[in-house]
Amino acid sequence: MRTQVAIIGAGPAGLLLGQLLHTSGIEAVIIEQRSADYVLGRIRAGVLEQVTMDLLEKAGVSARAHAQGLPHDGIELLFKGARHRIDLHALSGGSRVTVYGQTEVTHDLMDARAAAGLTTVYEAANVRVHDFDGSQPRVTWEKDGQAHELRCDFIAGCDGYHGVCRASVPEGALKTYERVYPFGWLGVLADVPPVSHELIYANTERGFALCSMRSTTRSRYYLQVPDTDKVENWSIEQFWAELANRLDPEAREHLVTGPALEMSIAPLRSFVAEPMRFGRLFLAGDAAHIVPPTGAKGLNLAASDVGYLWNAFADHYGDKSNAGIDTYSDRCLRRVWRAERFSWWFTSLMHRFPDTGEFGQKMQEAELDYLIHSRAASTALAENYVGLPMDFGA
Ligand code: RFL
Ligand code: PHB
Repeated sequence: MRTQVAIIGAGPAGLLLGQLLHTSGIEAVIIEQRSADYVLGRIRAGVLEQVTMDLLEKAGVSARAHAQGLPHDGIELLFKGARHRIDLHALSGGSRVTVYGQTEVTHDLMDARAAAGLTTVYEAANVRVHDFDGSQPRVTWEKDGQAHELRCDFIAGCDGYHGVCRASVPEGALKTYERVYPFGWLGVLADVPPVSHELIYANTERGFALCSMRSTTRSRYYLQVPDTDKVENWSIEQFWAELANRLDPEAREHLVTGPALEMSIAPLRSFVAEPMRFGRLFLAGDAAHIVPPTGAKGLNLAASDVGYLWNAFADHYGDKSNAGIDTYSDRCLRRVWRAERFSWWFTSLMHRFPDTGEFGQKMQEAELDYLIHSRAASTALAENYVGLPMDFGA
């Protein structure tokens, strides 16, 4: 088999790249190690930046996100028992975010791919990438006991943090930066109306909490838990009781509880691998970087990487210019590091660290107080939260 771009991984990065390339008449085959149902079963991100919505639109898959996504013009910060609204829309000069689950984005992309008759190989075992330092890269895998090979011009490594692409780069060609946080997020998805119509990020003495949603009838809540905690240690009743404890009285009154559709713990990590290109292998999304979820940037960064990569391939095949390919890594990393900084800062501000201490707590409170009372400080939060533009000048 031969194609122009071999995409490894059918997460949001791989699927979105596949659709964008299709709009430019560039052939791509996606190789995914899991089944489509498994990919759809992962409950992850929920907040889309305008940049991401624009890319979904360019890929021709934004209809349902526009119709069913919830536009949000603000977020609330809860600390010392009181909630304070950050007017994202006013402070960012008219931008907003859209609350629409990653599962739905993935669904829309899979449907569009199937409707266009494009090839995705699911349940591919032993996926390997070869010869990307030369001019004829190859991908091999096994399926149903048979060995397969795909020859291509380029490989897009969209295979997430644990994927094979980054791991195939020769040692020494890659520099990694990492911070692991001493806590995780215990998440619950439940068919109950959200406690409030906007997201609430809570800094409390019992730890961080986040009230988010997927729709007006489906809520997504998170609690900061120690990194040693296990999901088996929690019953749903304990979860609701602890969440109620971390909310203000009004939110507590509006909290509707119910059975969990999903309950899991996600570790928190900041991670960047540089560069994001090796010869004809390009890393995109979680394969190259991880942010803690506090700023809701993971999926959005995956989308912007893919936007840059689409431009690079479109220039290569259309204008016969390699400028986009040559600048891909630098362009991505600039936006990645800004999102890393924001996610690290917001995480540091909102969570209890084992060594926060009384002084650290006062510092968090002073910063939050400054944040909500200074237009400059809240503008900085708003413009990062709604997402920085893809081209932010030289
Ligand atoms: P994904 O979604 O991990 O998709 C990668 C795909 O590659 C496949 N794969 C392989 N395929 C072939 N061969 C191999 N050797 C392969 N190895 C892996 C995988 O099966 C998978 O289908 O990466 P992508 O596309 O870059 O998308 C990134 C986003 O998924 C990610 O940034 C966000 O979901 C991060 N994230 C969150 N982001 C937010 O903005 N808000 C959140 O609330 C939020 N919650 C989360 C998250 C990530 C989590 N992870 C990674 C454990 C919660 C969790 C639990
Ligand atoms: C979510 O809805 O899953 C979500 C929302 C905002 C975040 C992180 C996760 O910052």
